[in-house]
Amino acid sequence: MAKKKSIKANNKSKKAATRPTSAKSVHDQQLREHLLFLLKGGGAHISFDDEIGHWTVPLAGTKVANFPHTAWMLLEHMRLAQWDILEFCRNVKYAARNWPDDYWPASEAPLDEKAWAASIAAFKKDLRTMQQLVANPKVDLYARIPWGDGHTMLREALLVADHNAYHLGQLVMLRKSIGS
Ligand code: NI
Repeated sequence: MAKKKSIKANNKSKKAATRPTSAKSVHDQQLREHLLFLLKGGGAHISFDDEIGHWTVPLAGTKVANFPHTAWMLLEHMRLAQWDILEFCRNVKYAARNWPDDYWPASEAPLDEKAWAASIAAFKKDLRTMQQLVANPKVDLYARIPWGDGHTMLREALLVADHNAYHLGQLVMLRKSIGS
């Protein structure tokens, strides 16, 4: 163990010696900008705001053949998963949740207009918080999250963007299958 640690430390000091601090901070800034671009929608597909704007509350509870989820289920799943990842990043007292119960809603349709709007607002608020974490130069993207298992902020930010994009694509397909 001690040997491993000293090798790591040597590598670190070598890197620091060959790369000027300014170039390092430019690269750090570039990485943060790329991550923010990805979290905001990335330019490769429709944005969350544009897609969710196509949905109405009655449609949000609609199912199509051979697809298990409604738009409400997908939205709530995106919100719950994103919130869980955010909590993992920022909460020292993070406690793992139960899959799948804590990651999917109990109902197939939103209770009312208020519930639908609240879910969208919460999702957007948490996404903004994730963006603020990524944008903060004091947050080391490569540092291991102490209560994780090799997780870093970089990995979690990529996970949020990946998971959101995956289910956003499902929302698009579901909407087209409904014919809306
Ligand atoms: Ni998922």
